[in-house]
Amino acid sequence: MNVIPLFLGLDSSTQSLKASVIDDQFKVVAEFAVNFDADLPAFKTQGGVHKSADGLTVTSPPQLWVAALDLLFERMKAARFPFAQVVAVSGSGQQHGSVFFKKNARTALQHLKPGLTLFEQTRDLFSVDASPIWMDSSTTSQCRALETALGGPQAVADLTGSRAFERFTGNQIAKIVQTRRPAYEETGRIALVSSFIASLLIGDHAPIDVSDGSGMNLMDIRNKSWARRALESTAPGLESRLGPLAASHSVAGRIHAWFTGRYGFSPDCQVIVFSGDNPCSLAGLRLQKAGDVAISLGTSDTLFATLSDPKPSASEGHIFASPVDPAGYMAMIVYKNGSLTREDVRNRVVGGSWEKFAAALAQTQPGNGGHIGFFIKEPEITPPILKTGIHRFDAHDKPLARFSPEVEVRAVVEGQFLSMRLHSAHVGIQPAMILATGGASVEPGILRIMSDVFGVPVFTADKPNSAALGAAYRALHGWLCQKQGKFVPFAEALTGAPPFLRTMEPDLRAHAVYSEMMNRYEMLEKKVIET
Ligand code: XUL
Repeated sequence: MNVIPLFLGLDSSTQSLKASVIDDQFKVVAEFAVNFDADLPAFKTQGGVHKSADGLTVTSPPQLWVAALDLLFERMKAARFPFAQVVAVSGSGQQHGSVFFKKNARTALQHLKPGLTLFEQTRDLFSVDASPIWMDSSTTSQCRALETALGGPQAVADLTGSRAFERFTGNQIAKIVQTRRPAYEETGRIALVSSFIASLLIGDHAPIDVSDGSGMNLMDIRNKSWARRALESTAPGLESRLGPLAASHSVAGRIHAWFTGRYGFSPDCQVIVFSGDNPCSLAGLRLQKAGDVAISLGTSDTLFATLSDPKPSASEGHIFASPVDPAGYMAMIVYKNGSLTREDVRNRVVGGSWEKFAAALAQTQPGNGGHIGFFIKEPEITPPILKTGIHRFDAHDKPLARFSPEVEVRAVVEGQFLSMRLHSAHVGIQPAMILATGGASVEPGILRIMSDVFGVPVFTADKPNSAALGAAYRALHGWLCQKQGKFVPFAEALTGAPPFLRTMEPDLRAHAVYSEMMNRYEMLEKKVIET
């Protein structure tokens, strides 16, 4: 009898640990989840984290993530999940978070004891019991110090793919060195959340992959190796504590005997190196060629793209090494003003109705008669605009106090996509297609403007667990590369995966109108930033 091979994708995110399992026909055959607050109340987290009184320091106990792994596998076992069929596991971790292992941790991981849970036997392995995570913003002084040492924000972006950011791991490590020197001295290895979970699975230190490693302000984005100057400016003796970097499709090791004994995994089950959640989402959305773009329209809008010639910017987004192509890159640009800002306009001018919002879009023309608006309801990330407010301009660039309801509705949507077109071009993204995801991607009127502004077809995908699914795809990809003894292009490994729905074709006349508007949009944006 032929047994169907299964691929397990784990996603250790901020609030939960999830598993998605696919078969070799790319079908999701099982999903499991553990919610940190609800299922592991003893850790007393809120939204999976602990916050300082001033809100700046945000951490999670690393043992929470261990307990979650124990519980997830117990739940899978209770559901009679066929562990023996899993030929490869990979995973996704919330980006930037770090785990500090004591010097003796490696031996303990190698000798996991069958009679004890992972939780019971990892108690004494951590030199820092509160792992800094991506929501932490307490390291501004460390960021400025790194920028000063390396020659300014743009120099840090040119070297590492992003300017210094508070949540990026290197700056978090610098803070630990400065505030908890003995703990740092006790540390033998620093893992990311992604490589931490992989380490538990293989019973050894698993490497950090180059894609998640790009979120540390420590990696040379071109060579995909540790950037010595950044390491030296961050902490003494850092390179040996970080260990080697690995290609995202490489094998971290075989699953440890502890998992074969307790759950019935095959001893041949491969663990493919884990990566960050945004890289795994990119894999889950199957962006692989330069020009493949995904726009997620959620609480914040996020644009992901695959690109071959990145232009790192100090003010626009991040460049990471691609998680699916050793020669490629991905860009990620985040906008704080997403769904909440669209909904604010909907509530203020069309009585809270999406039907009326769509009708207003239908009543107005592409280009909005020259009207351009900037809706900064929340301090904006791209470009950085801290002061909130709405700025409206007529066709002659004259500021206006208000627009008509229909013009206001079109202005908020057009403004968001014009901004994405402008800033994505700055970092080297040249879209050939866009995959729209997230709540607002069900609105045809919004997708119409997305397609016309960029002049490319829009596809739609409903992928709520794209990071876990992407991890499962990456497990399959890495397993295939290992089996064939060479790098197999991700697209080839995923041949046969269900196609996305081609939803919208660009109207080239409308696209020409938007292209014509770009210079004015850029000039007005500068004006808004200056005020
Ligand atoms: C990315 C970021 C978050 C985390 C958690 O830079 O900080 O998206 O990866 O999801």
